[in-house]
Amino acid sequence: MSRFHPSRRTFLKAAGASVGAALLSPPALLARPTASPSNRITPQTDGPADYTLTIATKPIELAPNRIISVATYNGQFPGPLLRLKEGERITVDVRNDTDTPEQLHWHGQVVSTEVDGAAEEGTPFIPPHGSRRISFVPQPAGLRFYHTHVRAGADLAAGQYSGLVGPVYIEPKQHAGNYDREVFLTLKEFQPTLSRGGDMAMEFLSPAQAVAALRDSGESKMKASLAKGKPHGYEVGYDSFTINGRMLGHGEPVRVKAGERVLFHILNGSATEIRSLALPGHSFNVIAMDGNLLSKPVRVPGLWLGTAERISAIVEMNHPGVWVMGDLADDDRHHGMGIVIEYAGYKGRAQWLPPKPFKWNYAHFGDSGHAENSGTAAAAPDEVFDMLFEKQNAALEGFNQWTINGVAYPREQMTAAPAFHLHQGKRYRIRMRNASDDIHPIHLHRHSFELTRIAGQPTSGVMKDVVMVGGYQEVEIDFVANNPGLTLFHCHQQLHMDFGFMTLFDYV
Ligand SMILES: [Cu+2]
Repeated sequence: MSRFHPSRRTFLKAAGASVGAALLSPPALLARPTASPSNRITPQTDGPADYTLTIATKPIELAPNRIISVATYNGQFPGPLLRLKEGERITVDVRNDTDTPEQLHWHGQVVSTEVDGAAEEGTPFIPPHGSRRISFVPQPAGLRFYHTHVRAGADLAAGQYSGLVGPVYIEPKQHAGNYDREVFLTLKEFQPTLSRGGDMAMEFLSPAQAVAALRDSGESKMKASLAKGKPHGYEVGYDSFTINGRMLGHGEPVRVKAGERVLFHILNGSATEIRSLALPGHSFNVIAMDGNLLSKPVRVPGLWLGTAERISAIVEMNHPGVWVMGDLADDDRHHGMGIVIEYAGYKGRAQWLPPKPFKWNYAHFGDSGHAENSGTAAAAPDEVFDMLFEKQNAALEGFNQWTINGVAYPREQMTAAPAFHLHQGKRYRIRMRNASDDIHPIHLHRHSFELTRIAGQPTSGVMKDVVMVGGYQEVEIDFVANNPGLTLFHCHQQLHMDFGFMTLFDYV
């Protein structure tokens, strides 16, 4: 989890009054249509775009005494909520007012490589001080998001360490669930620093069982590296933790009424961290994971979200008071990871109480998690791809190098030779074996996948685009090759993807 180092905490106090004044006007919730720029690269239609997203470095106020300068979309964090309609084509102008090329990735959407926003797939860069117009049909419905997709390497101001994250909600043709209103929460840390080692929380995943062969392999490699005098590879920790860009206690509370049913759309916008969330005295009725509806809602006492995962959950407001909805990790919550939930008629200091301990098992959300469906298996695949994930400790100037089947994605080039080949219309299973002690939030671009086995437990019916693979564990996912073009597969942990943990599929 977070590796917090008080001694390295530095507050970037941006220059005084003018900055503060600029922050007084609240950012617009919705991006407004604006005139198209004159220097666009790929004009597809004339006239104004439906949305304009401008990438620029701006001050953002995490708390009254903590103003930082980061790359943002439209000068705000998170970027504007884009409410799109399933199946209705939109055009978006993306302007880049920074000095470095950018990529804007439409995470979780089934789009073309021209639009997807990954240079590895051949999406053109948005040039520095230039812009690019794209056009696509939003799909599938549900909670998606957009974020930068450039590699940061050792530069902790670049990539997703910045403020370049924003939510997307694609309105379904029919609304699901019985709720009174929606609240969007984007979880994100700021002010990253490099550290050595640190243990990641693992005990929340269920089943907990590790594969002995993976553990033996990973541990013996690590021992050999340390014996040669190498330190542990770098990790990243943070000084500031926020929900919707505000540290706990410094944003507007979520104001609710007793009896209300609030649908929370929660996005883990972190570059590297796994997050948890609980609300004292309340439970979450999860209706969708990564935007995709479950066959039935599933009630849980709290949530866990790997990097880039999303959860849509209804909370029945039936426990009046003023509460902290926050991360289970005390240290992270104390440094901002939470938001106040305030019932009408209640005042005072927000209270936190930890929930009863609980485990996070993806299979609980699947069809076989329901008694009447027990034993429901996913469809059989046409082909199985085996992938072994390995870490080479501190192999790259102190950074860990990551490999898939022994191959690290080349750092010096964008498009590498595709390692896996797809035939359109076929169903594929990826059997992922993690020979490291880290949890990896694994992401497949431009396709959704079905969870089929979690650490030995079969499951079906949960469609996602990111899944956490536990340390020394195995996870299997299936997907249908239904969107031709180069398709990037990677760990969504920025420090892992930047140092080798990526591979490409192509259609043949
Ligand atoms: Cu990873």
